[in-house]
Amino acid sequence: MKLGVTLSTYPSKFGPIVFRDGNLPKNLPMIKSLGYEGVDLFVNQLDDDELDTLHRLMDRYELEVAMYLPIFLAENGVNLSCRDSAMRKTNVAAYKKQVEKSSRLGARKMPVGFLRGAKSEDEQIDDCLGRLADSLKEICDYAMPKGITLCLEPINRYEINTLNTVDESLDFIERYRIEPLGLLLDTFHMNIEDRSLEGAIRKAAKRVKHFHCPDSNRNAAGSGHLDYGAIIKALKDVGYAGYLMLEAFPLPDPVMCAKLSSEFLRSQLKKLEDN
Ligand SMILES: [Mn+2]
Repeated sequence: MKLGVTLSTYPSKFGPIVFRDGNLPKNLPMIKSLGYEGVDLFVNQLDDDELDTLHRLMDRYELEVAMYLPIFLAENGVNLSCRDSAMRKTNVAAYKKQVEKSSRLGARKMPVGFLRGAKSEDEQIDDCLGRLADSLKEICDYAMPKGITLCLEPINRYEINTLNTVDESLDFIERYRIEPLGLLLDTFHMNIEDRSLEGAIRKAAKRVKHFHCPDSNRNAAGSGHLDYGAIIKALKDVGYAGYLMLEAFPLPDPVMCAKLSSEFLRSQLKKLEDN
């Protein structure tokens, strides 16, 4: 497993981005020096020149973009389960455009987070999920040949009203047969929703394509009460070899948060190797 940390290309208000002031020339060498191998990159709308510049910067510091996260889509109301079918078509097209950009940057994973949209009070959950499944099938068909895997993230009930648990998310993928869809598991959400973090990881098994690993308080790894030994063991047992990605609040400051987490996670990985 590799270590990664969240980074944004612009000053972002989204809380759990560790390096979020948008200052890449300062942040990238720091991230590298703290022992990270990759980043989850939160972006706003980028043109081709900006993408090329970004690509060169990442290459210069030998950092990989593990996941490309166009959070501005959801912030601008893009919703993949939208009830208005013309609007949903527009939204699917907007996501596909970002798949193109992700591929240009060499990032092979993209998230399905808030832009899956919420269920309205006057409809059944299956109506909402059926529309979402249609959108995701179309986007997966487009993304797969480009080598990009979409990863559905179970998000806790206080933030969205669909697909909160790992069980619900696995059931969704199976019921609608969205074979190429992976899961992005996040310890913060799982700690609220799932009966057991290790149990959920073992059940999701090969579906786990990406992993966010803040501690229980969504701060630096090692600053809360999660049992990282058991979590990392479960990931290893299911054959996960991707990133432990630190999506955490940058407390007490971005560098300390990244430094403490990196040291802590390395020691946990080493313990597992030694056993
Ligand atoms: Mn997350």
